[in-house]
Amino acid sequence: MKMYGNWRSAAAFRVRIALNLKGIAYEEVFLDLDAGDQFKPDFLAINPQGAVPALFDGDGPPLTQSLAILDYLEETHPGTRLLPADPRARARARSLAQVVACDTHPLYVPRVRTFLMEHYGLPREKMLDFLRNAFTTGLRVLEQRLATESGTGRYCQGDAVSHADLCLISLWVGTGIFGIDTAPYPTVTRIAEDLLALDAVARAHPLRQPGAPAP
Ligand SMILES: N[C@@H](CCC(=O)N[C@@H](CS)C(=O)NCC(=O)O)C(=O)O
Repeated sequence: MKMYGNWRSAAAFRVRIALNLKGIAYEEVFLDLDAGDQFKPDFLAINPQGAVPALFDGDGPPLTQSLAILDYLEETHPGTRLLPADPRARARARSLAQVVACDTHPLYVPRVRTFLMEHYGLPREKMLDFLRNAFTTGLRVLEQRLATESGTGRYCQGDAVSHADLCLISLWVGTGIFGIDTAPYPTVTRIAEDLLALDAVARAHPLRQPGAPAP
């Protein structure tokens, strides 16, 4: 498979982890989102939204939207399950995943940050305040649910890694990048630390991708 991504992209990170866990070979083409590679005609022909990831599987058309890609990989490579078999558990895993991918991450993607600064003249510090509010709101919801709901186990849903964990860790790594205090989220922290110890997650980590700043 061939994926268009970016070292820092949370959405591409989720997909890289799934590819690694399922043992699918892939190459990644890294776009420079700060330089606007995502809005160049060649890439807009692949994804008119101007966003990564975009995944090619063979000769088929590009797959876009990380959650849709995760579902596609689940359906085409069911060997290593990343969604529980039980419908209620599956719905909960998806619900937790969507807290991150649908209701948190979209608030701080580059196009939103740029719009806030360029269109409304928001100073960078206020934009970062907006971004940190999005992060902490998402983390607070995850913490409350993971700490109180009976479905939580070693990972977000029971003791097996699911789409919920891929999304959780994709949010979590941003806390380091954007300087967000993680102390108020002990359950999220526990699960994130377990996830980071997995080779499939470690290899997919943003800071291990080409283009990432040196540690
Ligand atoms: N909901 C989409 C989000 C895709 C997205 O916004 N990706 C970001 C990087 S994480 C991007 O390419 N942003 C480009 C921009 O905002 O200009 C998904 O989960 O795939």
